[in-house]
Amino acid sequence: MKLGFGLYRHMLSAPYFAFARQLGATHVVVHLVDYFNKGGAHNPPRDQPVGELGGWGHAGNPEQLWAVEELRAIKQRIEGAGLIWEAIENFDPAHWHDVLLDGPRKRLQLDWLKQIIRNVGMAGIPIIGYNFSIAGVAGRVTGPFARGGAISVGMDAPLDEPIPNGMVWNMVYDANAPAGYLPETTPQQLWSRLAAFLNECLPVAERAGVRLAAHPDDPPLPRLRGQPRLVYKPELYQKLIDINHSPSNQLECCVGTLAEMQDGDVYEAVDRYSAQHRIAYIHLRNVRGKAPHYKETHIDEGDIDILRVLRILRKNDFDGIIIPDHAPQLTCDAPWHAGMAFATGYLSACLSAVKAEA
Ligand SMILES: [Mn+2]
Repeated sequence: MKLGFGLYRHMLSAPYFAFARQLGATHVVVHLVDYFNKGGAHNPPRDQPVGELGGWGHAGNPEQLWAVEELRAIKQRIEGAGLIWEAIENFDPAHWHDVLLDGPRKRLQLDWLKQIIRNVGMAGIPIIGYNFSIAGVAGRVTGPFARGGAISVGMDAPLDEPIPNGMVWNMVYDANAPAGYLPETTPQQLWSRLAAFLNECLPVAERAGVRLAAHPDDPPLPRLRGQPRLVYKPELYQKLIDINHSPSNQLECCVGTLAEMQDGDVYEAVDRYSAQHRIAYIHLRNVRGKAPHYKETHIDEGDIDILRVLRILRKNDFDGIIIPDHAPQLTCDAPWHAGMAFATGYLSACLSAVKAEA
């Protein structure tokens, strides 16, 4: 097990690379989608993206696929800072909105995704995390929910407001879309869209040496903004794996999201999927409560026994990276940095303790 650190697009610079390395991370996960693009005051880049009903911000340039040269240049800078680029987290809605929505550009966009996967493989990055979701990470609020009134995110009610046309995965991909809302989708339709994506892309990923790692639905609810969701119970991860048993069909196992699920047991879930060696990497944070009523907490409070999770992973010989996906902000001049440093330091200590027991 290795300690990693996630960086948003606007953090791909020497000070952030140094920060990650100084915390003890050996690997990084990079978000190439700029969630904060035109997000304005609704989604300031000083924290994890939250946003309001209008979403986080605007998707990227659909005509500009992530190119090998661009990826290699970023990789060189990461390696120059003494880090290893382990994963890219999330596809850009600009590149796959019609794969999610079964729209007219689906065929073209599946080809784009395959090209991106090949490019990522050629650049030597082993994992792409993704979240196959129409509403995406929406409906969360910010407040002084963590110990000592530290600002964190949470949810306190379901969110039923429909999604406007031109928006998917909580980002705007077409600012000029006609008025109105996305049509209804059934869970069966959404599962068959996921299957089409996996069956098309996994053979390409396998040849490219890339693993596709699925994040569960965060927040984990059967529906959000009037649209169905896929992985909102731990056992639905098994349904995703059983669509296609390619070794590239993997999970981005978000322990906080698993703990927010109404059904199931977070420890059983971590055990089940790590025992199958289906976990590409781990998001590890703490939470209190269950969706739609939960709050993100500091890593050493909340419902999850972090050491117990790490012991299960060690028992099953999990050899991937663990990152704190989000953390509450600490009251000081650098709230995000301090919060992430506290979470990462705590994880580092827990990892050392669990390794010493072996
Ligand atoms: Mn996560």
